[in-house]
Parts: sequence; structure tokens; C-alpha cells
Amino acid sequence: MPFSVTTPIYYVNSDPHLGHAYTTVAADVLARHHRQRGEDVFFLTGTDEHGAKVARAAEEAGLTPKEFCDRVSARFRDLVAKLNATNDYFIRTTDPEHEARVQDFLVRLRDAGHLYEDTYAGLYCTGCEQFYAEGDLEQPGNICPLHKTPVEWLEEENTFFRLSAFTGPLLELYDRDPEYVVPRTRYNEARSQIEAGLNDLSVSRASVSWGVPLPWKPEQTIYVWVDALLNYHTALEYGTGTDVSATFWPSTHLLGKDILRLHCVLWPALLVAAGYEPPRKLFVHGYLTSGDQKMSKSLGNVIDPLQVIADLGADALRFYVLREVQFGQDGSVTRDGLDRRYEGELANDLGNLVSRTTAMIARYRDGRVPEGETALEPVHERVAERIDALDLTGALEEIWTLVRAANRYVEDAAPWALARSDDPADAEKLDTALYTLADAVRALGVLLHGYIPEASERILAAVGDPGATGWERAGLGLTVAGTAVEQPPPLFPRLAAAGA
Ligand code: ME8
Repeated sequence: MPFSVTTPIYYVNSDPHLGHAYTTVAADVLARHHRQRGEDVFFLTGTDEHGAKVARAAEEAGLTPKEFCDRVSARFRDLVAKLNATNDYFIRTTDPEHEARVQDFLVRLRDAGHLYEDTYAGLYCTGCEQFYAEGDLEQPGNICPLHKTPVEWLEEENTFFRLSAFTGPLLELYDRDPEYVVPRTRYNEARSQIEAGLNDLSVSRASVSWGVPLPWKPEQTIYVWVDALLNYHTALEYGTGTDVSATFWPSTHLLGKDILRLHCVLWPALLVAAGYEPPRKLFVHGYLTSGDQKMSKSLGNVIDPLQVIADLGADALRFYVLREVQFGQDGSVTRDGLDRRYEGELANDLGNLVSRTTAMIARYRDGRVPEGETALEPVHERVAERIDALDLTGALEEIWTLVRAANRYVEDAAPWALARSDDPADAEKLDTALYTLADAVRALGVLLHGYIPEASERILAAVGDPGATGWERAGLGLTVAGTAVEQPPPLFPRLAAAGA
């Protein structure tokens, strides 16, 4: 079955940080895993470029909105590449192909009778270009909390989407699949928002000029969230030059909990209204925090992913974020914590295992894997189960049980002692031990391909199975005796040696 996965498209009003890298890495782990299983995969990420916030950031930078978007979008694209993410397309909402399709979609909604004109009235801050509820303003005097200036009463004619009419269809969707939104707490949250009743939504803006014009009233622009959500479908229509939406829609969306309502309520409603299938599944993950605060540019507490990659490599970053924080929950991340896991788990647990195994085979068996049968238990079935449940942290823990089991096995089997013995029975035990280790290392190369692709590639090359990442190779006992093995340079050089 084809598999299609997305990240949110990131706002270009600020530079990428570790939180953005997080969702991209998670989506890439899924994309790589499904490719390993031989499935057709489409992995989409990109940037969200319209709206008042971006226009204002451009103005502050002294650039036109498009120049500004080009500049910042390129930084996101660069991060995606440096993370070794294997996205099939990088969408920008300023792609003309996207803009045209957003307009078509609005026409479709209108023709299906789901839009109407009405007056939008409320307290408006021109600094923010945003309506405020009275309760969110400073009193007395209705003062904007950000600009400290009084807001004004504004009325504009807007186009509204009859979201209120979709309460029933949305509840049906949720009832049909109790795992429509994962984890369960997020499902409950989204469902109760729907049950509480939905208000119609203004989908055009008279006050925002940096956006996609409403086709039948071009002096208004389409609400940036409608424009943004549509990326998930439009990209499939034009991203690769052929329309692959029939193959790859519906997609699985990964997103942070900040944008749950828009994805779990508005987005399926828009799709159903326009006659499209709703998303396949939505996984809502938590926040990477610094202490107990969400990591965000505006709070100034961000870890720069490019710095981490420059110091320790993309694998270290990919591994750390999915290992440290249970995927789905919030969790604190620090540079110290990252360095500790790099040393303790990547360099020691995994790096040493690979290096000892290959060194011993070189030394005791001329660099060829001896005949033998594995003495360890495979983990690949449990790993695949966890990944299917989108439990990326649980899957990694399952893989690590094999790393730990192999390390315990080296200590117990003590091949160095067996190698000193003249007893032929010990020579056979040594064969078994070396086979078991070589084979475990090879399987780890397959199992870890999604998480740490650079190390995986080097591991598989070291044990004479270069490029053999297919999931059918993830079990144990599949190594062919006689395979030539070579000791690689350290997979994860010590921090001091790495200059960090
Ligand atoms: O919301 N922890 O863009 P955005 C975990 N353009 N994930 C984080 C994070 C953190 N501290 N900070 C950011 C937008 N993220 C819209 C989306 S989609 C149609 C439009 C990740 O740049 C997380 O995936 O604010 C979150 O949902 C996303 O970045 C928000 O990125």
C-alpha cells in the first residue's frame, strides 16, 4: 500500500530551530521505514509563506515579501537536506501551481454551497492585523497586549465557510476510527472540540494583502490557514510533475499540538466539504521544551539544529530527539543531554559494538564471518509494530534492547578468552560468538536505517552487506558465512576528538 507522510509547512517569519527539525526527522523515519518495506512513499515538507505576520517580518527586514520568503524558505530547505531527510517534494505556498489550486478549491467550496458572505466585526489591532476578543485585551481601554495601543472596532465583508454544518460528518469520521488522531489524549481533545459545536469561519481577509486573492473578489485574500492546509493535497498534484494524488492521498499528517484544532477539525471539514477524502491519520506530538517552556524563537531558548549537525552530525540529532522525548509527549531537551546520549549510547553502546565485532573478526577469523547460528533474539517484529503505532520512541527502545543484548553477549561469550584456548570446542564457540555479533550488527544496520541513516550505511558496508536495508533483512541469522568484514573508522568519534 502506498504511504504518504507530511510535516507541517513551517512559517518563514523566523529561522528554523530544533522544534522544526523534530517533526521533519520523525516524518523521515517513517518515510524511510516504509520504503524499507518496499512500499511506494511520498514524503512532503515545506514552508508556509503568506499572511500578515510574514509581510510584517519582510518589512522589518527591508525586503519585499517574496524576497524575504525566498531567503528564509531556503534556510528551511537547507536544514531538511542537512538532516538527511528524504522528502519527495518541498512545497512553498508561493509556488504559482499551489496558488492556482487554492483558488480552484475555494471555487469548489462556493459551488458546493458551503460559502456565504457576511460582516466580520470585532476589535482589531492594525499592528497585529488580527481581531481580538475583549478578554484578551488589557483593560481599561481595550489595549493590544503586544503593541500597547488601543485596538479599533472594525467591520469587513468576508466570505465564511459553513464549518458549523460539519459537526456530524466529523463525529462520524472520529467514531469510525478511534485511532484517527493519535495519541488518545489528542483524539479526545479534538473530539470534544467538535462535540462542543463549531462556529463558521471567515476564510477571506480584506485587510491582508500578502496572500492568494479570492478568485471572485480579488481585493480580498484567502485566509492563510486555508491556503496552508491545502498544501498537503496540492503538492501531490504538481510537486513531481505528474499528479500522484490518486496514489498517495490520503496522507498521514504529523504535527505539533499547537495546531491540533486546525488540522483535526478544520482540515477534514474543508476536505469533506469539497468532496475529497479526509486525511488518513493525524499524529499530534508534544513540545520540545527547554526547562518547562516550549522551545520557540520568540522565547529565545532554542537549540540551533545546524550547530548540532556541524558538531556531532545529523545522526546524533535525529537519534537524540526521538530517544530523549517519548514521541507524543512534551519533553525537555538540552545540549548537555544530547552530548551525554551521544557519548553513552551512540559512541559507547553502538559504536564500540561495531568496532569490537569487526576488529575481532579481522583478528581471529581473517576478516571473514565464520559459520554459526545466532544466539540472540530478533526484535524486528516488535519494532515494526511500534512504528505502525507511530510510537517512534518505543520502536527505538526495542532496537536498543538488541544493542544491549549484543553488548552483554560479548561480555558473556568473551571471544578474546575463547581465542586463546586450544580446545576445538572453544573454536566452535568462537565461531558462534563472532557469527552472532556480526549478524546482530548487520541487523542493527537495517533496523537503524530510519533513525541514523549515515551510521546505518557505514555499518552495513563494514559487515559486507552494503545497501542491504530492505526490511526482510531486519531479522537475525541472515548473514552469509564467509562474508568479508572490515573495521570502519569510529562511527561516532569521541566528543573531544570531534572538537566539541
Ligand atoms: O504552525 N517542539 O508553522 P510553525 C516540537 N505554518 N515541535 C515544534 C516546536 C517545539 N518546540 N516548535 C515548532 C505553523 N515545532 C504553520 C503550520 S501547516 C498547514 C501550517 C514544529 O513554523 C511542530 O511540528 O509555527 C509544530 O506544529 C510546527 O513546528 C509549527 O511550525
